[in-house]
Order: sequence, then structure tokens, then C-alpha cells
Amino acid sequence: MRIESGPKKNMGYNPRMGMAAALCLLAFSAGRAAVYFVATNGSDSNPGTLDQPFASLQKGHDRAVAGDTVFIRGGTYTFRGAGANSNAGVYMTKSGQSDSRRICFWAYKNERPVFDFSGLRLAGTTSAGIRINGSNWLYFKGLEICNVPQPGGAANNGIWANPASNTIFEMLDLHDNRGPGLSIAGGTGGNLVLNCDSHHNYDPGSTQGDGQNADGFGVHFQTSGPSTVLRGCRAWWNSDDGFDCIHQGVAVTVENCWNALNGYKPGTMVGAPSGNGNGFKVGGWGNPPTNYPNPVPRHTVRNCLAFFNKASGFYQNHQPIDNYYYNNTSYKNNSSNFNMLGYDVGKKADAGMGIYRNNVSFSATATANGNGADASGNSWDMPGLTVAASDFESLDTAGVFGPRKPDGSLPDVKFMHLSATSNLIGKGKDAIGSSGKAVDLGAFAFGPYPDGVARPKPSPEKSAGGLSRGTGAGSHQDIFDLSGRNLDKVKTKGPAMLFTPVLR
Ligand SMILES: [Ca+2]
Ligand SMILES: [Ca+2]
Repeated sequence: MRIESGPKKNMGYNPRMGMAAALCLLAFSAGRAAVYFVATNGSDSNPGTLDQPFASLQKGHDRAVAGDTVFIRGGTYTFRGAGANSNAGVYMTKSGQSDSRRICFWAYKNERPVFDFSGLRLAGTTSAGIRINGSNWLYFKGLEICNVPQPGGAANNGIWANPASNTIFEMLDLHDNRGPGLSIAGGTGGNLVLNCDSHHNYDPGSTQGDGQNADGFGVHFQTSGPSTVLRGCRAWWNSDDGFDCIHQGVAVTVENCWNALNGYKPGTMVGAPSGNGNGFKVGGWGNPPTNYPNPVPRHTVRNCLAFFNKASGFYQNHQPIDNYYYNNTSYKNNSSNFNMLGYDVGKKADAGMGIYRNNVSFSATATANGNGADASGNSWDMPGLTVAASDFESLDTAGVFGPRKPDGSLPDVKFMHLSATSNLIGKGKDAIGSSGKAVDLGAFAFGPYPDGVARPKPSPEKSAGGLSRGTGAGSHQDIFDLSGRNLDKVKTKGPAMLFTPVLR
């Protein structure tokens, strides 16, 4: 097995930042919004300008109102002793008003702010590096959140959005926390988790068991409102699951996400004793399920990749309704690639559940507990179809968890992509539309369909409950400080996070 970063790249200008910054500028020009700065050499008694920045994100939050942007300069922000309160390093309660009047907490230009919570003193109850409590319409971008400690038996989150609604989490790097990297709990949905990484999170001291709760990403406990979407995210070497939406009462969409090596102690192939180790844990309400809503939400996982997880790549987790699993690739997961274990509440018995189309399983037990599941048109259930290494361009994981592209999107790799001669090309049927057109199997289509029709693209950003930020194509960035000075005239250079995930 080989897992390593790809080559480092120079990160260029991110046009999406330009658009939103321009929006902030417009708002500021109209006298309705402010731009603040936070820097490691700042002071919270400063006015928060570029020249006289605040020292703490907390101060930026406390000062900001709807429409404002808090830019965070590069460098490491360390926490020693008490944080904002006994359960959080930074405690957020503020809200924006709408998609165009969010409160933005963004890395400044091409800089990389790192929030190292290792010295934070927390109570023993569930805590977080950044706790969001009841916020709406926030936007986080380009922050690294790490090393939230675990002084007691509770798992502590990198970011704990309990709750947050209509909030964007983009290009965040959440790692080495003693609990989930990002957990969204409750709220009224509409959140977008876009191009984020969560890795090496591990909760050895949890009273529920060593490693039981450190998921990469979790979405739970929402009972009303629009869906939350996770797109372009990666989760690896977390001690529990990569993605987990147990006890989530509104349908979640997970697309174009990758995960691996969950369930192991970070950086090793030693299982975390109580870590569940599923790549995508798609719902669930206990076994047998209790207190589930009517109707039970059908989650969707599509165009996703799972490999080398301790348990299964994709797991129905007793969810008592058929989730959708479309065009996923699952490779060499330890227990099975697709564990279809659901629960038939009518019969009060375990049952295979889920609707599986165009999925690929390779090099492991393809399915487990599938009796009763609606599976057809997958690599394992088509007569005469076998899957071999030659169906893929590469089985080399190099670069899979390496640097992202300048716009934050996933890196170009050959891993598990279909080879030109793959038997998996054109063997499926469009599962989302009703066109009946042939499609390729797995997470990565080889090319145009055999009939020449372009393959579908991932759903646009606006599918996420009215969220539209992050797709702009501006090329000009003006940033003004509180006095109205234009701080720079950056035209086509600058921003974007430089992601260099540490692979150990
Ligand atoms: Ca668990
Ligand atoms: Ca979990």
C-alpha cells in the first residue's frame, strides 16, 4: 500500500474569492458592511484594519454583523489556557441574513491561517475548537483547524456546528482533533460543505470507547428544512467513520467525495479498538431503529470513492429506508465494499436495503447483507462482467490525498479511473434521469457516453438549498478596510488555500 502526497503546486488566484470579495466591497461601499482583519501580531484593542488588526478570531466574530467579512491573516494562532468558554476555543452565535449578506470568515488572499488548539483548556463535556451555536448564513473559507484536545471522556470537534444553518464550509483542513473534524448537529439545513479535508482525527479517551466518535464529517439531528450537501470532500485516517449521518432526519447528499483508512489509528494500520471504520455511514437510527421520522429520509451518495477502510466502504447502517447509491467506486475495504444492512420495520427484522446502480466493487467482498436490496446494473451483478486491475488506469494512491487544485477542487489522479479498455465503460444506465442512456460504471466516467452524449456534471452549487456563493467567475479583487482605503489592487494573483495535508 502506498499513500503519499503528490507534488506541491503553486496555487494561483481563486476567482471565486474575487466574486465574493467584490460583493463585500459593494456592500461596504453602500455603507452596509465592514471588513475586518485578524493577524497573529494583532491586538484585540486595535480597530481591526489591515494595519491594526485584531488578534483573535473571537474578536472578529464579536464585532461582525450581517454582510461583514473577517479576513484572517496567515500564521499559527495558538490557544493557551481558557478559550471563549469552558467548551470552546472560539464561540460563535452571530448570523448573517441571506446568501448575499453572510458573515464571512475567510483566509486572506493566499495566506494560511492555522488554528492550533492543542493548548486549549476545555471542560470534560463535549467541546470544540470552534463552536457555532445557532448561527445562520455564515461562510468559512480556507482555515486549518487542528489539535483540539480531549481532557475528559467526550469527543471534541474541530468545528462543532450545533446548530448552524445555511452555512458554507469551504476549503477547510480539519485534522488531529480528538473527535470529529466537522460535526453539523441540528439546525434547519441548507449547509454546504465544499472541498474540505478531514483527517487524522482520533478520540482515544472517549467513554464510549477508544476511537468511537472521531468521524471526518458528521451531519446529524436535523428535523426540518432543506438538505445539506457535502461535495468534493476527503476524509482519511479518522478513527471512526469517514462520513456519518446517523440520526439525520433530512436527506443529505454526498457527492464527489473520497475517503480511505477510516477506523484505524491515524497513520497506522492498527485498528482503533472502538472505531467503526466505515467510509460512508449513510444514516441509521440504532439497531433496531428507534425514534426515526416518518417519512425516513433517503440519503444519496453518488460519484464517491471509498478504499482501505477498516469495515465497509459504503454502509446502510440499519437505515430503515432505501438510500440511493449511484456511480460509486469501492475498493479493498476490509469487511466489504458495500454493506447493505438495513432494517425492515414492517417485518421487524434486518433486511438488505438501498438502491444501488452503476457502482463498482473491486478487490474485496463486493456486498454484505444484500438480501432484499434493490441492486442492479452494478459491477458485481451483471452476468459475464468481471472487474480486473486492467479496468483501471492506476491502483496507485499517490496524490489522492495530495494538494488540491487552486480553486480547492479535488486533484487530478489516475487512481481508480477507468482505463481506455475497461469493461466498465458504457455498462450502466442513467440512474438519476430517465433517459435510459448508457453510462460508465463507478465514480469516474471515462469519457463521453458511447452514443456521444456528454456525461452529466455534478449538480451545480445552487442545488444546495439556495446557496450560490462559491461559483462566481470574477477576476478582480478589491478589499477595503474600515476607513475605506482600497488595500490592494490585486487583479489576477493571490488567494486560494495551499493544501498540503500531512500524510504520516
Ligand atoms: Ca462510532
Ligand atoms: Ca461515526
